[in-house]
Amino acid sequence: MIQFFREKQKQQGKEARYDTRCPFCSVQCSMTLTEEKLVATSRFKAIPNKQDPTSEGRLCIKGVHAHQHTVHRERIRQPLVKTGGAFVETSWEVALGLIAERFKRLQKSYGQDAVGVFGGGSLTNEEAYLLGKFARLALGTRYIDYNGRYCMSSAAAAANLTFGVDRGLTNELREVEDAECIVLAGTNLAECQPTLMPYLRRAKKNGAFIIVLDPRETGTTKIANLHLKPKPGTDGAIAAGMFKVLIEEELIDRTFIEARTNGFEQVKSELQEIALAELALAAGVPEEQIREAAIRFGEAQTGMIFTARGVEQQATGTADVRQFLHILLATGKIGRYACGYGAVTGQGNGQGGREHGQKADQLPGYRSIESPEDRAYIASVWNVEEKDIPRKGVSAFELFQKIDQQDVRGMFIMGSNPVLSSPHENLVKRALSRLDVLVVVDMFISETAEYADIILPTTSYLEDEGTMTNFEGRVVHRPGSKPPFGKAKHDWQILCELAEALDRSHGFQFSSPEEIFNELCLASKGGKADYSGLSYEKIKGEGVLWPCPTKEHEGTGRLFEDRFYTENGRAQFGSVHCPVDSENGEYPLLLTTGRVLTQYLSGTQTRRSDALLSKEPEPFVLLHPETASSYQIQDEDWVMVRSPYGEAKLKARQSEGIREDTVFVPFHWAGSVSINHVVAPELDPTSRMPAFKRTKVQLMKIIEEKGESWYSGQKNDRQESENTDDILDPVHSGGVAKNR
Ligand SMILES: Nc1nc2c(c(=O)[nH]1)N[C@H]1C(S)=C(S)[C@@H](COP(=O)(O)OP(=O)(O)OC[C@H]3O[C@@H](n4cnc5c(=O)[nH]c(N)nc54)[C@H](O)[C@@H]3O)O[C@H]1N2
Ligand SMILES: Nc1nc2c(c(=O)[nH]1)N[C@H]1C(S)=C(S)[C@@H](COP(=O)(O)OP(=O)(O)OC[C@H]3O[C@@H](n4cnc5c(=O)[nH]c(N)nc54)[C@H](O)[C@@H]3O)O[C@H]1N2
Ligand code: SF4
Ligand SMILES: [Mo]
Repeated sequence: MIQFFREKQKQQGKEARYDTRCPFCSVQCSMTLTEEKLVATSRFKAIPNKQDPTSEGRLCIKGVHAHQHTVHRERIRQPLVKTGGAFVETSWEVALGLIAERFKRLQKSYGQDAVGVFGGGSLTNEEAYLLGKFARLALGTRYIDYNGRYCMSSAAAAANLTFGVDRGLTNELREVEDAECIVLAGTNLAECQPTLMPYLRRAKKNGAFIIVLDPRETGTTKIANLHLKPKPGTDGAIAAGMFKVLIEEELIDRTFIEARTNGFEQVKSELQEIALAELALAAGVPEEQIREAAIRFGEAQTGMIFTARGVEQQATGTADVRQFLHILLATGKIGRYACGYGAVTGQGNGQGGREHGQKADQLPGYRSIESPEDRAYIASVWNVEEKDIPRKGVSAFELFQKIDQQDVRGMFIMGSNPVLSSPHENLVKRALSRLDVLVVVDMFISETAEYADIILPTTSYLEDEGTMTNFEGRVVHRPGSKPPFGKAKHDWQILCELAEALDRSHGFQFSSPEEIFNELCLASKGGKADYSGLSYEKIKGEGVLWPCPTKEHEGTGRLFEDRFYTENGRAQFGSVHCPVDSENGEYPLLLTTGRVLTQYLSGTQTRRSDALLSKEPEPFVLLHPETASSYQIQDEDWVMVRSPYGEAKLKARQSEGIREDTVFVPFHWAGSVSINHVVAPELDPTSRMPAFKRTKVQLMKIIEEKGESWYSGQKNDRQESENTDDILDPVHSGGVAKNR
């Protein structure tokens, strides 16, 4: 004990410095974190990096406190094996041996595809690449997908169909401030990428007209010149309406359309069939607002459109995003200065994570797993036979359906918490409990890891070196200089060691992330996301925007200046899409879900930060005062939100700023407040992305037992039918609760 104290005293006052990047969103703000060691604890300070070309030396509140979860007492120090229902610490050797044995046994009995893999957009490029390779070669399974399917896949699909490639931002971020008109559709940058807001503020100062589409008021709508409040799931109708007005007002660029695009006449004739009034009605916004938005955008010399999850996480997200891309093509506002598209990337490595082979149908460098040439090239890099690479699998949510049907019996999850982040939470939990073997690699016993048979402890962003591709498509380096926590290992090391335990070490003998990066660059050569001109040396510092196909190449700031990435080099118009709304009396309200500033995704990390959790300790259901009063709901009342799939209990919060037919709930919390119990498992037909942003629901006020007189008349019935302390008060279709 005395020895321990002396050691601590010796360390006291010593300062360590870690150059790093925030582990959360796609801006990937860089910073130096200092750690001053005190007697029983450490004092941390985050200093933003002024040289960062994207964050320009800013950090948001999440970045400032990001280290808190990395030193949290609940961090896992050692591999855990579930024994008699409880997790027991074990050695790496035992844990990896056990996983290998159980996966092999499953595959022997049920075939190679009996084991699936699920990845995430927080993994570095090196780890995302290696995870794809691990699934295909070490496990030989077709079943791999990742949480990016929940995130941006509709934007990616729309961009691929239209431009032939998907890079989040098609031009450089700094051009934003010179755009004369900016459309922000379904993005809440102020809370989700806060350090980018100054770009928009500067644009506004320069005279830009900013149009925001969101069913509620947010930090972002505050900077809007025009705020349209669509009914959830109807942005496509607004964009189609804008396109119609642009044609009618002759605000289109005929020269660009003729020289650079295909399919314009077809969309134009489809648009002639639909009245603007019909589109406005479908979206629940005034026709005049659509007209004004169109004219502002059309008359501006330069302009950009951003979409994020509000538009994309819909049952028709791909078609909806395409309506916005039509506007850019028709006005020729793409491929030139201060003009372009931004699919606002979400996760820290949401961009890189979707380029290098975690997707069910994909090989590194945006190659296709079904293309003979692509397969042959990757087989040559991996030094295997082309036939040894499995074919395509299924999308993220469909993977859980496969597990539920017991087509998949073993799972390896690295970097995701799908119990909380998937739609239809009850199905996902049931599926996971049916697995023969579940392995989760995480820093914590997440809600998903609770279902695991074996949990492997991974290192945090402070410890793990690698590269990330940020919001702009800029490949940046993240040092990882803090020693690993406990016996945790890096994800890439875990994959290499597990491949060895599976007797498949060929192709997994890496001793540093840089070696993996060099192989990734080679694998991406000639692909659409071409990293082959990159090296660690080249990207340290400011980073480089892909594609970067040769050592001499400086990277690509603006895409599509001369040609698009389609086969004939032209951009492709799609079809017009106008959502039709069916009435549903039993579920009269539309639920949409999203984020708050101080929590991140499933909250595994940010709920373990006191500084962050104290700002917003629990979720809420945001509703309009008119809606609240029709249900006799007041602020802080408990409310049940219910769909045919499940229910969540939430505290009410009123806001004049939200549509009367819509309620909003953030999804970062676990248990009975988790809103994904309620979210329907509807998938976009093209991208297979879930419709997190629109579920038909009913509300019920929950009445706590508090005195007889208040509830006279119905109390007896209630006691017979309900045997709990909380009583539900169902009120239908905007009706007023009786006798209350
Ligand atoms: N603080 C914080 N920041 C984050 C994250 C986080 O969890 N917390 N997550 C990161 C990740 S992975 C992602 S993907 C991004 C997400 O970034 P965003 O997409 O900006 O975030 P969301 O809150 O999901 O949705 C954005 C807005 O869409 C609105 N919306 C809902 N339905 C509709 C609709 O039908 N149409 C329109 N036009 N708008 C709609 C919501 O009211 C919300 O304000 O954020 C990243 N940054
Ligand atoms: N209702 C609703 N649901 C949604 C959304 C929504 O808007 N509404 N948004 C969706 C979107 S856009 C996204 S991106 C998903 C994301 O949802 P998830 O995939 O669940 O994302 P995270 O909460 O970041 O989970 C990451 C897990 O991995 C761990 N982790 C973090 N870093 C690492 C690492 O480097 N290695 C390893 N091995 N583990 C790590 C964390 O501790 C955490 O447990 O949620 C989706 N779900
Ligand atoms: S959460 Fe995003 S904006 Fe905030 S510090 Fe981290 S990377 Fe930067
Ligand atoms: Mo995301």
